Amino acid sequence: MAIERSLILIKPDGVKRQLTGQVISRIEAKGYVIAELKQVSATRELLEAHYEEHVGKPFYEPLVEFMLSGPLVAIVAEGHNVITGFRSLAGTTDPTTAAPGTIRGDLGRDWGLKVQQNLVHGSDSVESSRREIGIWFS
Ligand code: RTP
Ligand code: MG
Repeated sequence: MAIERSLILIKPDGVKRQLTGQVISRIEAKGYVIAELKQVSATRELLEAHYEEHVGKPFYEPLVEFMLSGPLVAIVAEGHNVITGFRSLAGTTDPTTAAPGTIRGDLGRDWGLKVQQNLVHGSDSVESSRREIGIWFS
């Protein structure tokens, strides 16, 4: 079975709350390899490419604004089944109900804002990981 790569983002809420180290520790503790890592300030163009599947949804504009609100950390993690494995580690999208033990479940909550601030992003398929790694690490 081929080694996968996943594009992981520590979103601006995670960086602001100084949770970068904890998120990286969880990725490493699970056994995945950090192949690339950088702190970046996203541009609108970059986010429009990254979130093209969500254009037109009610949370799209607040999501882009949120992702522009501060620096984020972009990571490429490697390992067998890392795409599914990291999404399992991250927990479900809504941090209020994400399972304890997951990144979103342990460290996230509802802040009463327009968009779910849920600390991390992880690619959801081999195809999207290729596309997203090309966007963030071209
Ligand atoms: P991600 O793409 O960030 O890994 O998260 P995901 O697959 O679990 O969620 P997705 O449906 O792809 O949505 C992308 C991001 O948009 C924000 N969102 N807010 N109703 C809302 O307030 C809402 N729905 C989605 C979240 O930040 C979500 O991670
Ligand atoms: Mg998604």
